[in-house]
Amino acid sequence: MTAVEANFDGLIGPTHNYGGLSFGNIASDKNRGAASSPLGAVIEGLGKAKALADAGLVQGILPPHARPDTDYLRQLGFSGSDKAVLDAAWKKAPALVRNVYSASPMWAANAATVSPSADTQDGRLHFTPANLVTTLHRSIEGKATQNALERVFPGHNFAVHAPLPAQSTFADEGAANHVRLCGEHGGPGVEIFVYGREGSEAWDGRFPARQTRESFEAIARAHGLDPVRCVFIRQSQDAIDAGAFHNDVVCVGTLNTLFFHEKAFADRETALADIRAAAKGLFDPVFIEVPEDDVPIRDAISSYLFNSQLLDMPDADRLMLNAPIECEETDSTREFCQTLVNGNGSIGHVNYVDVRQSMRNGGGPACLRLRVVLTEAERDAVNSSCLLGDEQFARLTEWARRHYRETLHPDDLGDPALMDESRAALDELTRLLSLGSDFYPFQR
Ligand code: SUG
Repeated sequence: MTAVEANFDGLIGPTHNYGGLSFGNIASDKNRGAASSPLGAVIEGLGKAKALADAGLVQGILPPHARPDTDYLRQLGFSGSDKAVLDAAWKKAPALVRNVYSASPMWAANAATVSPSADTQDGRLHFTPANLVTTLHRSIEGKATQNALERVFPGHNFAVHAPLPAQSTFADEGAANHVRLCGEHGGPGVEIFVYGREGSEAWDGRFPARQTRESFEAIARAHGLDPVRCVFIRQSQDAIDAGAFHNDVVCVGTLNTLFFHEKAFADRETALADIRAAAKGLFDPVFIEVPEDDVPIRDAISSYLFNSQLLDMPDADRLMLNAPIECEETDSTREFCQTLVNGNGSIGHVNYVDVRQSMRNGGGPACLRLRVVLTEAERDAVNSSCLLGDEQFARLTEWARRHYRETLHPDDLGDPALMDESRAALDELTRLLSLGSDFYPFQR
């Protein structure tokens, strides 16, 4: 069946800031306290998405979440009006306010794990929103993501599950640790689940392992996947310790091609053999491994080479890597990209894209998107206001220019006007994206 791999990018919210909230994410830590540009960020994100739409790919948008999440502060004992809650929390617990103001839902690769209908027993396209329990600021995303997915992907073609139970054994970060390989998008594929630890294991790593094997086993069951076509691979602790807090910082794949760093997996030989076995009879996997000698893992992580989007562009004979501009500025990654282009392997084009505002929080081009393989019928069933064409791009750009601040410092989060500004922007957005006038909690 013909199907396409669409990208749904997280629309960057009006409170994008550098809170330094993600332990183990080196960029987030390094930029803690710096001034951000919410307007600059949303324009960068929309620009990346629009370029792919212009090139003929199906490009969608996922809405930002309501920030600040005052309901969360209420659960923590603050009371009164939203303004009173925020004011008291800012005085007594400013760290909590930074958490409930994070624009982290922009990193849509962590929104959910997605299984195309060609892989599932009931023939529906399945989503499990990630519970993101490892970090406080992201643990508040799951339910709102479920709500967003239900409005963007309505109807019987789609199965939107609830997030897994919010417990460390089921720590789940979604598609950032999931790769699907296949012969063609609409045919059956191999779903690769990369986890950092077992749920019950005593973890002694330098940084947290955010994904467990148990969480992915539960998702594979819920999605009705064929166990023969599922591969569970352990991420190497070296990679996590070096700052690869998600597998998509050291690995990306599409169609039959897996592009990964030598140090990505704990047991590389077994991992590749398992993928070959699972693909048997469907397609021949192509492995492009980047040796440490060519690109040291430090460079891979600081430049985010593997957080590129690996794209099957219309009318192109080879895949394109939509890489962060930082890869062009880093000698080892620029040279490696040049070698790819000069060679005759399956990656033949590299495009560099500027998403620096997001990169400073550890989110590259691939973090900003959720991939969804859509058949024609499924594409017709998507909420069409959430698909990005010329008109929606123009509307969203104009909307952002009217509502977003040019600059935001983490100290500005105490400014009560920011909540009003953010809500005014999001209230209008629900009309632009046809999400319903009760989409956000503050609208209900
Ligand atoms: O979860 N950064 C995100 C970046 C997510 C990147 N996603 C993928 N690799 N797919 C995270 O660590 C930083 C927020 C702050 O520090 O204010 C943050 O949440």
